[in-house]
Amino acid sequence: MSAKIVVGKREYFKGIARISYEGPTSTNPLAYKYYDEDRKVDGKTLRDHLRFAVCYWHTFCGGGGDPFGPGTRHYAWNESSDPLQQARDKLDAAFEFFSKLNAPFYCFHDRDIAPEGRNPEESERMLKEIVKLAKEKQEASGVRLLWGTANLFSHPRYMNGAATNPDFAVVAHAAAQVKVALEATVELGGANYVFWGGREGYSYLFNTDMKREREHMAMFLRKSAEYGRGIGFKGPYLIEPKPMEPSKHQYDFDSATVIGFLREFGLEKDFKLNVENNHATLAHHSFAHDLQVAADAGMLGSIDANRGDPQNGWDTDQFPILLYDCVEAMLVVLGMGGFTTGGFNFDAKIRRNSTDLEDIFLGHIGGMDAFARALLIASELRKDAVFGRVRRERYASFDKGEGARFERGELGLKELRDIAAKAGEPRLSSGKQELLENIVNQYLR
Ligand code: XUL
Ligand code: CO
Repeated sequence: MSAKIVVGKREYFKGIARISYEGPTSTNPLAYKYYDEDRKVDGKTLRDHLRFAVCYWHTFCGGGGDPFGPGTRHYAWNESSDPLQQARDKLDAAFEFFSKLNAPFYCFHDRDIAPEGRNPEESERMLKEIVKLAKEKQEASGVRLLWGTANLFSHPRYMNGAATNPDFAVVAHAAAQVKVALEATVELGGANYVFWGGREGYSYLFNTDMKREREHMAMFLRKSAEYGRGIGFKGPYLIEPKPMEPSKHQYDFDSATVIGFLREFGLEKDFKLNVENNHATLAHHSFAHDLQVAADAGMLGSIDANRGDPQNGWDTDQFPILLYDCVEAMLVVLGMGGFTTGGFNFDAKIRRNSTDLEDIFLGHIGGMDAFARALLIASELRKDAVFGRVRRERYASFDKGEGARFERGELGLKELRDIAAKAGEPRLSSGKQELLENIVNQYLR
């Protein structure tokens, strides 16, 4: 079902109506060219395949500030000098935006939707008030919460980490924050709960007890998971890997590192991964690689959709518009049978010099169209006889005979040696990379 447009006391996006599907030949910048939400692909609507979410932090809190200068965008919902009123206004603007964009989901950090108070009680009280209002907005619009999370990295107290902070007092403070963020997520029916270890890492080894910090992180996650289950949270907890920035060495480096960590501490049943494109590329992986690592472990929970810049070595969080990358991602998502609780959250921001109010719409329209188009292409590609066959046939020698016995663990090194001696030098077999690359390009239309 499409979202129902909800406008608060003041209309923030005047002149912008519901963004609708107009097809690939439309010249209307405020229309979808590919995201036809009710169209079915492989038995499911585009809406249900993609489960798009808008993030609160970049879209409504970010004004374009960077380390060299302040924000460039003045948003009317940030005008009030009373922080709580500002939060209410921002909520109005956010739901007007979600519903006009017709995005089915959104995501937030506790500190995006409500201000930090002078103490945990005050923060909690303000968050609860906004959660109550958000629930009303969700019911009125039909927009749902893909995931909630806690910001455990902005406040100065977290300069040495949150769960991994060497000071127990900070760890307890972080726990207090997660407790309330979990309650908010449950109250709002969030489908997942995310942990991004913003400052869980270190910059200098010789003032850091890495072993102890990682153990603290595991304990913190275990206690958080237990608390969430106790208050009725049924969805998966998701860890979002990132290799660096802000810390030099982040403990959640990439998908493989996080999977190893979860298994080391016995957390793999409750936790999955939220894989972000720009984080994967900072780890010198392709997006598709990190997605496949998570999917192969049965742990690909959700995706933060964005892109980095091939020349810049930091997290530029641009909107994902590179069709090729999106197609590769969709091949992995379709290959694992699609999302269950997850979706595509646009952890993306417009550029500092994009200063028109409509620009946040344009960024999201571009990202949604890119993934919708990629979904259609990936679905076709998966049906291409040659594209599917090449990978299968490369492993055909394990499908029967001695190869199958090897896979079953029936052959030791002695038997393998005898098989090699009898068979002689193996025939070289082409990987057919160029063939597959050319087929992919043929479908990019
Ligand atoms: C930061 C980042 C976060 C997480 C949520 O790089 O990706 O916004 O997605 O905390
Ligand atoms: Co992210």
